[in-house]
Amino acid sequence: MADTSAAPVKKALISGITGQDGSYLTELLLSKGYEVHGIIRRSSNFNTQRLEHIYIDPHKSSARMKLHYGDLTDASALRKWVDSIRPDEVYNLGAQSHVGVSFENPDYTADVVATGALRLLEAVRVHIETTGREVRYYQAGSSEMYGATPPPQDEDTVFHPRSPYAVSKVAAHWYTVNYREAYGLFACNGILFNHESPRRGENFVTRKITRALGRIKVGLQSKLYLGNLKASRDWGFAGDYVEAMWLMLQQEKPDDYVVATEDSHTVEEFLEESFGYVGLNWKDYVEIDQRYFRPSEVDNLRGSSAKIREKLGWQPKVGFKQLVAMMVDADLEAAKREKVLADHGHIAPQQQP
Ligand code: NDP
Ligand code: GDR
Repeated sequence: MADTSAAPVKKALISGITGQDGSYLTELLLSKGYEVHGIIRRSSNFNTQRLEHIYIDPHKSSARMKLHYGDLTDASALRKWVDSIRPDEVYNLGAQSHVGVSFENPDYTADVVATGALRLLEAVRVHIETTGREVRYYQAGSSEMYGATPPPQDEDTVFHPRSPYAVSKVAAHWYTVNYREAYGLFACNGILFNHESPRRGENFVTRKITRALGRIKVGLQSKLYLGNLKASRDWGFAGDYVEAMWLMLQQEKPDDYVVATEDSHTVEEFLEESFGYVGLNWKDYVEIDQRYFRPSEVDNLRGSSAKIREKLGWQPKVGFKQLVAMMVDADLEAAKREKVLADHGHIAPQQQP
């Protein structure tokens, strides 16, 4: 554990701090002695559940995580926070990150994912220009940018995005490259393949499966409705991937890196592994619902992460089976707690995400 009484080594500003990756990155940076500032959206319900275990009342001097209201659609707020916080590192993780939803909300997705990245880059650029400080910037890029281009995909692979989300991420990628080339910004693109955890949003396929599996096991749910089971993904553990983000910003020169396990599985294989882990046959529970299919699908993603492994010494610690077991174990525990509440009439039946 880091000495929390010492003066902070560095300040980081994170957009998307309330998301899966934001919470793991915050834990990592706090463990390294950083002061961590996060931009959160105003919501009628609290959206900080993933941070509750590390939250310390900001009135206490030991609090090194601070949250500020803002939004990637609000350039003035981004400028204000960059100027007042004076971060050493900015991690742009904020996004409407659901590929399926991006077909339903394309304008909004582009505004947040593409123009949002541009707004934050611009806030950083102007801050550097007016203060002369050095600020390093990380852009959360995605394997979705490769889309229809067959695997293995590495830093030189051509992008062929297949959704409004992926097209927006390609724009954010090139904005980041452009700010590096035009203004000399220390800006890096991490091209991260799918990464999961017990904190994964419940409407992404892995968590949707493990969440349903836990509920099926305790008798709270009988069916799981899914879309395309043939799609293949390179699934890693989010905790490993946030280390790669941090490593990129600690180098002498900014660069772009693919982050991947180099091992891919279909959604069907994820079902087999997870249901098999608790002694069930997924075929007894899963039904196909056309509404979960996408207008254009990404069939096959498998990364080649030789560059980050060789240059930065990064490698994943958690493999596919371990990841599935970790997620199923966590969701079984959650389902057991939910069952106790349900037996006492405390919760309504859940909608499927
Ligand atoms: P999540 O969906 O879990 O989190 C997204 C975060 O962005 C949340 O904190 C969300 O806030 C915030 N956000 C959404 N809209 C806005 C907005 N308009 N302004 C400011 N913040 C906003 O994503 P992950 O943690 O899984 O992913 C982090 C980043 O990495 C995203 O950019 C994602 O696209 C990208 N990525 C993710 C991969 C993965 O496999 N997880 C792989 C490759 C890239 P709120 O909590 O209020 O919704
Ligand atoms: P993805 O993740 O689109 O790869 O984007 P998701 O888990 O949503 O889908 C993976 C694959 O599973 C298929 N699928 C379903 N998906 C969902 N969500 N729900 C279903 O019911 C279902 N049934 C089958 C999908 O069609 C797809 O092929 C994630 C996000 O985190 C992005 O933000 C990130 O950039 C990429 O990973 C890398």
